[in-house]
Amino acid sequence: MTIKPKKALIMVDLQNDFCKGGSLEVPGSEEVIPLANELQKHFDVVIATKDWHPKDHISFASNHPGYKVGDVVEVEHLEQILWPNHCVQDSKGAELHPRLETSRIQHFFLKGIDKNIDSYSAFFDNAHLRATGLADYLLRHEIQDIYILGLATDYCVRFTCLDATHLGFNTFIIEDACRGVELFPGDIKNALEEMKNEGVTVVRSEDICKKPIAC
Ligand code: VGL
Ligand code: ZN
Repeated sequence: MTIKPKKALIMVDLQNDFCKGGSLEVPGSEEVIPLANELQKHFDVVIATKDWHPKDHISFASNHPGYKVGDVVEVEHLEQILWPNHCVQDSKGAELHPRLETSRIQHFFLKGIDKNIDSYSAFFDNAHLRATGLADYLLRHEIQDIYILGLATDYCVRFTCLDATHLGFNTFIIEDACRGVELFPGDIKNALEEMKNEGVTVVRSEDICKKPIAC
C-alpha cells in the first residue's frame, strides 16, 4: 500500500493582538484572514498556532523596569526584543481573529507559554530546548509538505519556516498570506531571502487556489 503524501497548512498567530487595534498590530494583518479562510480548503490537515504568554512573560517590556518596547535585553544568553504586552493567556487579545474560519482546524499549538523564554517558532522555544509537539504531530500524520502563512513574516513565520526546513519538511511560505512587523526597514525582505537560502520555497495563494481570491 502506498501512502499519498499529505499536505498541511500551518496558520501562525492569527490573533487579535496582532490585528487591527491589537497591542502589537502588524500592518495589513486583516488582509490575511480571507486568504487564510480560502486556503484552508486545499489542505488535508489544518493547524493553527497561538502565541500564548503568561502575563509575567520576559518578552514584555512592562516586566523589565527601566526598559521600553523595542529595547533588547539578554536573557539566559539569548537576545530578547522587548514587546508590548500581547497574547496574554485567556485574554481577548490572544483569541483568534473573529473572522477566521476555525471549523477545519484539527490541532492548535501554543507557544511562549513558559514565562522565562520566548518562542517565535511553532516547533521549538528560542533556545531550542523544548519542542511544542508540532514535528511529532506532522510525522504521525504522514505529512511531508507544509505550507505556512500568518503573522509575523519577520518573527514567528520566519522561525517556524526555518525550523521546518531544517527538520527536513518540504517547506513553503505563502508570501501574500503573511504580513511582517518590519521594526527596521527591509526586515521582511531579508527574512524572505534568509528563508529562501535555507531551502524554503516562496509561493503565492493563487499557486494553491488556482484562482484569484477576493479579499
Ligand atoms: C510574534 C513578536 C512577539 C509573532 C510573537 O507572532 O511574530 N512577534 N511575539
Ligand atoms: Zn509573543
